Amino acid sequence: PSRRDGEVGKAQQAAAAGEEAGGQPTIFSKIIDRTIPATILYEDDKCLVFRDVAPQAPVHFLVIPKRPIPRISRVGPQDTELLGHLMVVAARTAQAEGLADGYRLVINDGKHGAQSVYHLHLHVLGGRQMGWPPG
Ligand code: D5M
Repeated sequence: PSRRDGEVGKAQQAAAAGEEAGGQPTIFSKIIDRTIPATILYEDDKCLVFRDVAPQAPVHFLVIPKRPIPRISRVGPQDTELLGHLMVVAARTAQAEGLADGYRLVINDGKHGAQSVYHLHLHVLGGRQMGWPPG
């Protein structure tokens, strides 16, 4: 690619990363850096797991990458391993939380997905019977 292509690519990436949050860190960045408190269930170098502040089920926690990817529709091939890791951590934490009868994983994307925090997160909901289709 030419130099100009590279610059366009970078500009597009920057626009994607900041488009919903105005380039500002979200509340989840503040949970990662411990500026605001959360009930943390698991942490490693790539991800953080904490209880949702507004639980929609008896057990409701979030799995987030430490790298602030804004939304699932913005991921690329370079994120494959990280996304797999988030799902494995979600499953392991669900087991640790006692969700032996099953649970639901949810990723909300953008306006139609009712995403409210533009830092990628997996919801894990369990401890009650879920319905289908979701609302
Ligand atoms: O979901 C965003 C989720 O993030 C929503 O279920 C509430 C949760 N949330 C928001 N602020 C906090 C804090 N401070 N701690 C824990 N959980 C929080 P979405 O998929 O974007 O609609």
